Amino acid sequence: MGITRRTFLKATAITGAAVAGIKAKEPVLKAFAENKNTKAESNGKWVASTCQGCTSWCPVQVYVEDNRVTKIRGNVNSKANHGNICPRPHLAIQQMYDPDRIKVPLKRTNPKKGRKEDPKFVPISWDEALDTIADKLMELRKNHETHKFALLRGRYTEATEIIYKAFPSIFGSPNGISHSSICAEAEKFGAYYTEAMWDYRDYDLAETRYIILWGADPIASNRQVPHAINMWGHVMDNAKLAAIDPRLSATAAKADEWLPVIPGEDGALATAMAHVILREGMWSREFVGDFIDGANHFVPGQTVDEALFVENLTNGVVKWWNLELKDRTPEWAAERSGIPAEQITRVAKEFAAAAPRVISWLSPGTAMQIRGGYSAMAAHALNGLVGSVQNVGGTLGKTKIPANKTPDYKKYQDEIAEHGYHEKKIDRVGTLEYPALKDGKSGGGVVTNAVADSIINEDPYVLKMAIGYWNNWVFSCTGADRWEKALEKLPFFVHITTNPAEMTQYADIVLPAAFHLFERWGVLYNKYNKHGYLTIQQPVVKPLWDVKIDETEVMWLLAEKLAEKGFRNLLDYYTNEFKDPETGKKPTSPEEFALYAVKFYSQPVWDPTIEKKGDQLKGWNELLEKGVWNSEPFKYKAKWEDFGTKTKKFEFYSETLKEALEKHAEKHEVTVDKVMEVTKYLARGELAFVPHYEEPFRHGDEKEFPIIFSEHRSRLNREGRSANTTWYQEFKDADPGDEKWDDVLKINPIDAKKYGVKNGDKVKVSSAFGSIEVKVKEWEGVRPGTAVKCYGQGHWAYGRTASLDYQKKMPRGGNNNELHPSDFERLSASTARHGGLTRIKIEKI
Ligand SMILES: Nc1nc2c(c(=O)[nH]1)N[C@H]1C(S)=C(S)[C@@H](COP(=O)(O)OP(=O)(O)OC[C@H]3O[C@@H](n4cnc5c(=O)[nH]c(N)nc54)[C@H](O)[C@@H]3O)O[C@H]1N2
Ligand SMILES: Nc1nc2c(c(=O)[nH]1)N[C@H]1C(S)=C(S)[C@@H](COP(=O)(O)OP(=O)(O)OC[C@H]3O[C@@H](n4cnc5c(=O)[nH]c(N)nc54)[C@H](O)[C@@H]3O)O[C@H]1N2
Ligand code: SF4
Ligand SMILES: [Mo]
Repeated sequence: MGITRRTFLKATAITGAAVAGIKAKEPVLKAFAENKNTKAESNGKWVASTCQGCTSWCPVQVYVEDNRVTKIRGNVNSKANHGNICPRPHLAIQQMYDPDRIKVPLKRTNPKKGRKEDPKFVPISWDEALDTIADKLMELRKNHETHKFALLRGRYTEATEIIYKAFPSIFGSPNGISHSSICAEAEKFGAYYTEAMWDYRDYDLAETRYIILWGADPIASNRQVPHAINMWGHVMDNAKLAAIDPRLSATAAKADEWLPVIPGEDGALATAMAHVILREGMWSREFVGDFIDGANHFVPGQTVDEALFVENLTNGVVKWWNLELKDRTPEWAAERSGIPAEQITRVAKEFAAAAPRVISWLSPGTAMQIRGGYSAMAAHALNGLVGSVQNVGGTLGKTKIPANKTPDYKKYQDEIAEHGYHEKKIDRVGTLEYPALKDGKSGGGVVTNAVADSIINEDPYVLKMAIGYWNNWVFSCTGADRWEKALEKLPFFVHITTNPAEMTQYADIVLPAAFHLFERWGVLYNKYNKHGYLTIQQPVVKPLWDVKIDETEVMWLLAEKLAEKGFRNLLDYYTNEFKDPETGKKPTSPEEFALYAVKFYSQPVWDPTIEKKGDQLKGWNELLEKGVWNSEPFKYKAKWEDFGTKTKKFEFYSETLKEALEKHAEKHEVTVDKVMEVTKYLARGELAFVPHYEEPFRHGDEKEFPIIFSEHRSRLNREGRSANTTWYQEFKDADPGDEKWDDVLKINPIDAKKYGVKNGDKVKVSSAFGSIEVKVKEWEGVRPGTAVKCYGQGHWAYGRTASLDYQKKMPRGGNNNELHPSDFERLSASTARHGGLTRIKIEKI
């Protein structure tokens, strides 16, 4: 177990006392009992903060009574969620008061690391913990091997660069490794190599008339859940919905059409839909242009003379037809995708007929696949064909958030730092096999999940030390066992975490983090419902435990320690560059640093002397009180003049991708075809520059592993972090087909019969890479031949509720990442989790 029994008992004794000290207000209880909607008398108040249970980053208000959080709601001042939230922030209250939280800094006393090993953690002071960490860092500096340090970042706030960029750079390491590529980079790839947006889109739900959901389940997950939940009634009244998803998701259950695609065959559907739209002459004349003679020359099977078409705001529609689309008939797609040709045709035609008020909504389901980069482009390119890009009722873009940028830190690098900083990155980003073409640059992204292999193989060098924060890669990365091996090997690991998670079990020092929503300062930027916004986090209650803010307070204290030991550049940077914008005062303590950093980043929105387009606030106090700054609404067609791509147009034939691939190939002195081969793509020649179909890549021999494994998120998952709450477990059946307090593999009853299993049977599920034990659920929300399972259960650490037995490290259910191999959509360096990359077999036990 992560914490020795004595420490644990000591810690729970403190919890008991703290909780007992807080008395519930009688009038509140009375009002609840009588179910009255009247305001109970209380001295409580609503305080603004921000939820980060997922990437929606919603402005919220928290009800606080006697230093106790009792309720949470959407921030009524926010134009993005207009006071709404999803179900998950309620779980956050249980997360904060989770008795299994890390309460004080801990030190490992068992040098042996492994899943079977008890780390024998003992409590230590913050001073001792940071002193130990600083000593290790100074040793690396002394030996001129600062690059052998890595900062591993999971979830974060906008103040992240303080710890994730400035710290490694000033210290002397290139290794700021974020979790971005295990998240959704391949989705951004689709939008970037068509309309130069390395970002998620916003959607004009109020005005839309048709939505195609590519593996998106917006009322349960994705990136604007409160807004989607609030608007969905209106959307269903005014628009038609087609859900393309191997499983009957919450949204698919309410849709007009469900297309249960065979996992990984999205590219077939998207290209066939584009084929239909062109064949039927239903493209947008305003956006795409037209044939000179006004006739439609897009005849199936025939190439078209480019000179016949005058293109308007797009690039390469005829090239796209000639290279790819002309043969992509619905009949061809039906054979691959398992979706009838009539349904493909109907959806494409109705979508185009409703244009431009339509949305082709791309999500990781279609993108985070081994060959998903081009499916992502194809699905997003449908918006280009019908002119719904940045248009009324369509897919929208960014609105400017006027925030301050992180002050320059390069000038604080000394010679040792500069030397280390220019060493190779440990994730091997930008090497031939990992192009990671973020923002058009070879090596522009990050290869999160390759770091485990780098550590194990000591390639490109031996990593000696890492600090991880707000991440849990032993659980959240595919091929999870590699992370176990890597962390067994890593000589010194520090984890800054709220819970004793899987990754924590390998730590030498554990630092208790302030819980993001209620206990810390933070600042976030995001957009939805046509508004960009800046929202803050503030400590709405005084923490019960000896916790500190990962990005700021911990870093300040570490910088002080490093200064004590003779290296003061980091402390100088923090002190000189993060002054209180109101008073000009330099920070002198961790608390001041945390507050000034948030004031610094957010200054442009609250400082009335700075011009901006959006809410006008009188000062910092007003931002504190309101919690959120809203931009003016997004302007339609804002980028139609210049999308920022190489041709300035919306690119079907992506000159932007062509350039990126050619530069990457040149760097490695190979051809683009070779890059395609190394990155597991089948396309050769010009096909590599247009959205096209790629046969899905699957691991595991079909004979031994006959079933395609597909997975999805939970409505209640706060990324990987809510499984230790009882409400998560009690309401787990909110996920279609799932069971409370359990974890099931959902298979079609036809398959159940075929494999001789029935509802409730315990089975061993195996891939070529690992196995887990879960129960069978017969469910018609999945086609025969495919099995689906929710991601989120299967924690063997994290706490007493998440695990079946935390002492014995027995998981509740199984972690999908023990079935999935580690493989990538390499052009974006994304870790593949969708597209049915893994085949499985089931055996009754
Ligand atoms: N199979 C499969 N794998 C997936 C996914 C999937 O859908 N399926 N989803 C992927 C995606 S999209 C993402 S973004 C990643 C996320 O993966 P990670 O970045 O690893 O994040 P989490 O799994 O949420 O783990 C965060 C950890 O931080 C700690 N923690 C929790 N709250 C706080 C806090 O407030 N502060 C600090 N400092 N620490 C805290 C806890 O130890 C927790 O386990 O997982 C990816 N992995
Ligand atoms: N409830 C909830 N919402 C969240 C989060 C959370 O943890 N919980 N996390 C947030 C984060 S970090 C992220 S990155 C986003 C992720 O955004 P989402 O859109 O939620 O992404 P995924 O969960 O990866 O998408 C999974 C969907 O794709 C389907 N799918 C699987 N394989 C295929 C396939 O081959 N083709 C098609 N068409 N569909 C397929 C699955 O059945 C599932 O419905 O969600 C955010 N929102
Ligand atoms: S869990 Fe996500 S969608 Fe729900 S309130 Fe929090 S940030 Fe918003
Ligand atoms: Mo994510």
